Amino acid sequence: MNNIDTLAEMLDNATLRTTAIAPLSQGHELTIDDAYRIQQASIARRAARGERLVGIKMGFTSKAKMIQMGVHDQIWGQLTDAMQVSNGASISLENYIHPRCEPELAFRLKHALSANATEAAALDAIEAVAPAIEIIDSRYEQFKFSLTDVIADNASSSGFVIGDWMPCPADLSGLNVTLAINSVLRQSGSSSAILGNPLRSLMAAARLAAQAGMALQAGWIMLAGAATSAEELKPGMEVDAHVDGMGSVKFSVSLLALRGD
Ligand code: OOG
Ligand code: MG
Repeated sequence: MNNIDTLAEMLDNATLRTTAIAPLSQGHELTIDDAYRIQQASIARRAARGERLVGIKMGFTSKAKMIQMGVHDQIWGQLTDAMQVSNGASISLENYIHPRCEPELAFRLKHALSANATEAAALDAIEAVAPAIEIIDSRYEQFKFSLTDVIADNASSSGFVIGDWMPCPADLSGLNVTLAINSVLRQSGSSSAILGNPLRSLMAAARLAAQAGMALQAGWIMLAGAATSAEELKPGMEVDAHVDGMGSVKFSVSLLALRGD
């Protein structure tokens, strides 16, 4: 096994054992390329367990997220079918380390998108949009990491919930995005916080994926990145995200989560 595979295995084991590990950057000097190779190797491990790639996500596309996590470069990660949580479902914290949730916009692609797609081509590639919630769960202690750490950790991808798909509005900017927990508003932002327009996040995703030798595929889901900071999940929470004109998406956290309950 080479170093890349060993580090991917450490992250994968942290996921499977729901036990955080020290950031890889504490003991290893990783380039951004190394970090994406570790991410790729960790996805290969998931694929070997039967998980299927269903899309990709962008990270740090809004200032709120960059400030909250102290990382200022856009990154991308990969989504598998096993990460999807049905709209309205309940999750158990036993399956996570220290999960957080954040409101997002999701795109579904009707055809592939190449690296240098124009804004018009990106819009044309969108089959449908939906409000979404991402459940992020860093495999690192204290949810603290460097840029290369978080890339290797598949951009903290852990779960995602997608609301009802609808046709894409002509203008995706200026839409209010909110996150409520137990009916109390906790985060509020605008779709314009995502690179000025979430469409730009889709274009960036196509560019970054191409650098890794991948192209965004027809049928794939794409998460544009959170417009606001993330919120920690606790037992008994009912989480609801809303995007203007797109409606709501929700999930809840089971009360029966912690040791022996
Ligand atoms: C990394 C993932 C960032 C987003 O929407 O900006 C992200 C993290 O915050 O742990 O998903
Ligand atoms: Mg996110």
